[in-house]
Amino acid sequence: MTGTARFTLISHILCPYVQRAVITLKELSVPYKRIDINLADKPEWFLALSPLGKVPLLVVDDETVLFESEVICEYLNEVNRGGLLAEDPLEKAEQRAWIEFASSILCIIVKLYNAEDKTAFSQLVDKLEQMGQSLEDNLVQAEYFSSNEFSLVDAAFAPAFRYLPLFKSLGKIQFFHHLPKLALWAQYLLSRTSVIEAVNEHYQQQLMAFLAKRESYLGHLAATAMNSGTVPPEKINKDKAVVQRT
Ligand SMILES: N[C@@H](CCC(=O)N[C@@H](CS)C(=O)NCC(=O)O)C(=O)O
Repeated sequence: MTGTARFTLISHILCPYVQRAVITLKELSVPYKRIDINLADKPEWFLALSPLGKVPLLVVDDETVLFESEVICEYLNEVNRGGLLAEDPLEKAEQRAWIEFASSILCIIVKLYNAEDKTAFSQLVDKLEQMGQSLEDNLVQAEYFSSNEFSLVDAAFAPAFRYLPLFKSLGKIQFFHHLPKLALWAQYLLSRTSVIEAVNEHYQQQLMAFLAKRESYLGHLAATAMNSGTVPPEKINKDKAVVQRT
């Protein structure tokens, strides 16, 4: 691995865990080099570097390989004195707990990709709604998770919220519509520059194409929408959240 940047992020164009690291790098204004790989055909050099065969990896000084998105985000925050986590041990522990919660949401989203039929899909949507209610009960009325300051908790959840407009249009699901604090928080996150820029401009089309190839309920909805043109990629691409302040 060569290059002038101190940090090289080994990535995949759609991976939500990669997005956490990119959001953190952008929030901290840290220069980095990004290498996207094909996870369906992992390069040998990647398999040699990645203990779990997963992205993201952060290669530091062309030498040390970090894996696991949250470890990467915390390291970047610490080494850049970013202030994206609380100093107080108890507050920091709470933040880490909610970051784990965000990871559980991402696991359910992966299951949603693969749910075989509408019943299995709806059960997972119900589970997400329950988790949304827990979040709502713990959110303060602020722009971000626990205050008006963006933190690593926000970086952990933002990639999950990015799925919602597409799932909503495909499955006609009104995620979290009865959870006002959560809905507003998601809008703030999806409007944040670091979050918008954590994926490329073709992300929505690429996600649609990725879903449409799956033998699953959501895959079927995506393929149907693509074939019928009822969800034109251009429309989804421009579907950015607008935050309305009250
Ligand atoms: N816990 C890991 C999860 C990373 C992960 O699941 N990455 C997926 C892509 S989104 C991956 O690399 N999958 C490849 C595989 O499992 O073979 C993290 O937070 O970094």
